[in-house]
Amino acid sequence: MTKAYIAFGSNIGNREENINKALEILKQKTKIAKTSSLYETKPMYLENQKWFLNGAAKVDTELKPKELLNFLKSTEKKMGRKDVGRNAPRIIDLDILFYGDQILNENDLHIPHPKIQERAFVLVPLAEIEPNLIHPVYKKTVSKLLSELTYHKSEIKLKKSTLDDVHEEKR
Ligand code: PH2
Ligand code: MG
Ligand code: MG
Repeated sequence: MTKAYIAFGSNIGNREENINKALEILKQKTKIAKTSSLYETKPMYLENQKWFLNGAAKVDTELKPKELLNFLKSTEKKMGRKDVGRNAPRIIDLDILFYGDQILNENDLHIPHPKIQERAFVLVPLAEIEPNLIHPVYKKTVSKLLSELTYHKSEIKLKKSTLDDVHEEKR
């Protein structure tokens, strides 16, 4: 079993419903150990689109990195995501942030996700569930990376507190 961290986001349709549906599908092949709260976040890069709902989850999985990537991509597709280009609005986006402490750089798969350190919409939910997790490239904790990031607090608003009661496997 490997611990992996997944970021999710949605800014089309019923965003919360989309995220819950995606997490339900993820449970078919991973064990969801922890989920963050959901945050309303201002779109980065391509700003002229609706605000996102973002969050993060910690999962235990037997899938290898590439298998996990394919599973996330097929889940996005199953939910009706259309490929309309980088940073465009999406029903659901599922990104691998970390896979154990592995560092992988292949054409279509970069682990850790190369933009974690510049994205408050990733670091805020991640710091909520695993503040002491060490980034294997920067050798800094998630909370340290967040403290070093400059962003406007008004661009990340807590929308709904933890989804754990809905998705975390009962022990
Ligand atoms: N995802 C992007 C680009 N910009 N901005 C926010 N706030 N949330 C996202 O999930 C997001 C984004 C590319 O995946
Ligand atoms: Mg993304
Ligand atoms: Mg993606």
